[in-house]
Amino acid sequence: MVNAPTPQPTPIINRLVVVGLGLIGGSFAKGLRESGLCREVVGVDLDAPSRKQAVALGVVDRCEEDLASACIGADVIQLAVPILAMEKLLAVLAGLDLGNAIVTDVGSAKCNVVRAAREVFSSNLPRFVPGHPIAGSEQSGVEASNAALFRRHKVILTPLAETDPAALAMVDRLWRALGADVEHMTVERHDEVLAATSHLPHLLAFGLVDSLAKRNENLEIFRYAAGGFRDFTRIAGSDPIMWHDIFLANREAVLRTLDTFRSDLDALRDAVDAGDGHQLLGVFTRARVAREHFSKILARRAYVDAMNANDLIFLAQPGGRVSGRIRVPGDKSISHRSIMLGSLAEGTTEVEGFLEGEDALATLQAFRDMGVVIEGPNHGKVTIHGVGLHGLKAPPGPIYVGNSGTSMRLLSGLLAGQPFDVTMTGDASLSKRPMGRVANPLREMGAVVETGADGRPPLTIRGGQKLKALNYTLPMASAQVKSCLLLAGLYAEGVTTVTEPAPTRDHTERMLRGFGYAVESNGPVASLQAGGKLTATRIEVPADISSAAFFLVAASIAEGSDLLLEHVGINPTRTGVIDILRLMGGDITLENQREVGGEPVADLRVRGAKLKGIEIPEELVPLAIDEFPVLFVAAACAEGRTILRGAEELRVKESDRIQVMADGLVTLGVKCEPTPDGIIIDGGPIGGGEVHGHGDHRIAMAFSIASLRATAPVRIHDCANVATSFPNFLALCAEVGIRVAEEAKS
Ligand code: SPQ
Repeated sequence: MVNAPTPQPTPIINRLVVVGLGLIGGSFAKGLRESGLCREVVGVDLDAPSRKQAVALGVVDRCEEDLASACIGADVIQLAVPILAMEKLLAVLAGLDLGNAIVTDVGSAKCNVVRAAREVFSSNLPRFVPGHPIAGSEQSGVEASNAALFRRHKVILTPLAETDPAALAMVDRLWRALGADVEHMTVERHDEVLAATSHLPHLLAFGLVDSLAKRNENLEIFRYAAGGFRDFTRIAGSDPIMWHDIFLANREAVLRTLDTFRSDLDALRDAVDAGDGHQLLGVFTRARVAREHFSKILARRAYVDAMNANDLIFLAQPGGRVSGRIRVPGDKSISHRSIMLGSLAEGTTEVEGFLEGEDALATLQAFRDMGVVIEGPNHGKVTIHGVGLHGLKAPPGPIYVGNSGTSMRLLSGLLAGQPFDVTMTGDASLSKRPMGRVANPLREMGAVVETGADGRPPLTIRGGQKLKALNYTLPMASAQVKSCLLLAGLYAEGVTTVTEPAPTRDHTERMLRGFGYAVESNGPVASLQAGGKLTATRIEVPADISSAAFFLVAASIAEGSDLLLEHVGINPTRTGVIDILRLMGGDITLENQREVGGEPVADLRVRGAKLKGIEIPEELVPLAIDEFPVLFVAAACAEGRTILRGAEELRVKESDRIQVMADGLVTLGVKCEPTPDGIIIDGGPIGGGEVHGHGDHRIAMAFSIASLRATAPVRIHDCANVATSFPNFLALCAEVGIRVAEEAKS
């Protein structure tokens, strides 16, 4: 058999000219020559040995000393000379007949290059596309040319108002052909960003090493320099000439960022001088988290690039039974509230059992952004140095709360009473969820709340408003809306009263009381009055019944199972899942019932049982609202028909949980029919297949559990958000006998 030759791409330009064949220019030329996108790659370099070597190493097809002859017939001219040489080069180029050639560059500061180009090019400016690849290596010269240098590195293009879109698209295309991750931004923004993230650190590294070196003639102190010094000053080994050029070229932006840094440094100096440990701890904890945050962002990007898709797939093997003794992570709702109320309290609140999932961490980060010093989380322990009801500070920018509806809705109430403006944004799923339900009653209280189209995020809350208390009857059973209004009520004149159509989780009311704040509860009515204060306390977060629910169903549907779930919160506003499973014939017992920090807790023992279909009582719906995805799996395994009504709220969670569960169950061969406010499921055999998590943690976990009764593997797409509420879900599954794992690792 003869192998078919690999198809060569069709060239998209005739002649590429690269001026300056150092590491960057040489790598650009070599990469594009190998890509087959240019019919000819011509180099220009003043150094004769470099010219010779460039041809010998296959970096270019030919190399010229003279710019004018090289540029004849060029389609694209890449300027890869040192930044301070750029001005002169542009002036020479402007004197040549460049025809329709596109001119682009790789200079690491852009304002000065653009200024020079404007002076010389005037009529040819539309064909100029300024650029900057953020890549490099310790090596230099044409011999270091590496066709893969830009792969998975950022390249920033800074088009001008007059830049021809076709020219921009061409330069963009060439960089992408080299595997670069191309972004576009304004010239000014580029210089600001680079001054802060690259130029300032280099200045500090050079400056620190020089300052220490000057202090001690024989450099004695460097003998004691440990890892920290070495890490911090590694970049002081960079090329002094190149950096001298960069600082002169990006003078204005560097001075601005340096001045800001100087005042931050002065504040740190003052804190050390005054022995202000609180201030120091605040800066250090915020910095540490910020660093972890950006490392994660960078790591994720590399991971996504490597996998070539943003899809975390769970592969669940069919069958099995469940046994053992486990403790699922801390309650998500209580974890959120512990950070919020701990931050608003006076004194230091210690939290144990905090859920280290992305949603609760988003709330934690929001309060750090608003100036609260929070230590941890460290194995579920968090220490919050409360600032009091009026001690929050304006965050430096928009607050990003990821996938978390609880963060956005509860925070909106609390922020309505602050003296500063805040914008909150979220991920794609959260950006589709309705926020009018909190924005409208807050407006009635006098808050100024701006939403995106159709009342969706982002939310901007204008500070400094005088809030007045509200007597509000909720149009839907929602603990988030109730909590939002009670939190706003802390800042409103008068008594804020909320009446709910059906009982919903009451963690906010309980925890406020735990912090010494009076909240009246009378059946469906909860009310509070502004003017009190919160006093720091200790909080022990019980295990989350919403996470335990996956294992309650798992052990119920897998014959021969026997599982103990330790220390689960059994607040009566959350136990609908236990009631529903028991009505279906589930075998669940509550052992060792006790109260911890105002919340009832028990160990739940669950054994395999023959489930039967039921009509789910509507009054249980709000008490099991987050558990329905996995309850649908229980229904699919039950004998007979299960009918759910009155659950339209499920359609506005992280996904439309009625529709996406119905779609997945049908794929697995289950007979079911979604209705506007619920679903009808006929129990029967479950097959294998490919289903989708739709970025919704509870959907991904529910289908993982379904595999216990499946006859073939279940492949679940889009599972990354399991980390929002249950980061160790897969590990606990493995511990009790559920065979589900990330596909790549399974
Ligand atoms: O925080 P988020 O994304 O809204 O989380 C969910 C979940 O499934 O984890 C809802 F999708 O839980 C909500 C819950 O549904 C958490 C919550 C709370 O902590 O107050 C209340 C419920 O929402 P709602 O809209 O019924 O008030």
